[in-house]
Amino acid sequence: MATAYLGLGSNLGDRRLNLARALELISRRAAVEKVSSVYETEPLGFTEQPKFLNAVCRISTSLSPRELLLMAKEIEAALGREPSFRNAPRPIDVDILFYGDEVVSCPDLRVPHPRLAERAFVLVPLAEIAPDLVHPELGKSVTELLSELGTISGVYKWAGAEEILSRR
Ligand code: PH2
Ligand code: MG
Ligand code: MG
Repeated sequence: MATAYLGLGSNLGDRRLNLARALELISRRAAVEKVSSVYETEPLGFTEQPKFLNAVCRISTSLSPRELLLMAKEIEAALGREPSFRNAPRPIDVDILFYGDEVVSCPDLRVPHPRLAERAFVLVPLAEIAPDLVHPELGKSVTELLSELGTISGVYKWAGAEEILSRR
């Protein structure tokens, strides 16, 4: 069994419900052990789009990184995500953030997620559930990575984890 962390993001449709449905679908395939609070976040990258709801979760899984990637793509498709340009608005995005301390470097799959250290919308919720988790390539904890970002802006606590764990 491996411990992995997934990032969830939604900025189209009923964002809360999209996160809740994604978690429900994840829990059919892996044991969801911990879920962060839900944060409303300003879009990074392509900024002319609606605000996101973001959260992260910890799972215990027998799926390989590649099988997890397939699961993520299936869940995204099931929740109505259509192929579009990079960083386009989406009903749901499911990203593999960490998979144990494994490093995967393939054209279509990189673990840890290659941009997580720049992203407060990932590090803030991650610091809530895994502050001491060490990035296997950077050798720094989530707390350290977050403090290196400096002043955090555009990430606001929106609801507790129970908002996406219940009321589906
Ligand atoms: N995801 C992106 C690009 N930009 N910005 C926020 N706030 N939240 C996201 O989940 C997000 C983003 C690409 O996946
Ligand atoms: Mg993403
Ligand atoms: Mg993605």
